[in-house]
Amino acid sequence: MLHIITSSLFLVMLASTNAGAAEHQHMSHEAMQTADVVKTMQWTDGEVKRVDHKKGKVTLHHAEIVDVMPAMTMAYRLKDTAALKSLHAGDKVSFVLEKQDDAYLVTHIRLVK
Ligand SMILES: [Cu+2]
Repeated sequence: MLHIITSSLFLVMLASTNAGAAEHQHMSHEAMQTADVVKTMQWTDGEVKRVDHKKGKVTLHHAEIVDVMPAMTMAYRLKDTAALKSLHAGDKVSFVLEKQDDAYLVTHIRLVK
């Protein structure tokens, strides 16, 4: 289920990336709500440092996320905690963050070979 959503949105992201990634990364919050289905997904490369099954969190060392945060190591909650089972320290991943209330949630994560 999650994989289907991921791949269809990923195609949308690829299309919008071609149209000009810089502009889309600066989409306003209002615009993002209006274009909910065509939500811009900003994939970030990272490395798994720690998997916390009890808290449902993964600690990621990641590259800069433009306009969101600099490169850092930080623990994030996963939207789909079942994905924790396929993550291990040392894994190279690509992930998408979404701000929810005052915290960031990993909505999509995939292993990078
Ligand atoms: Cu951070």
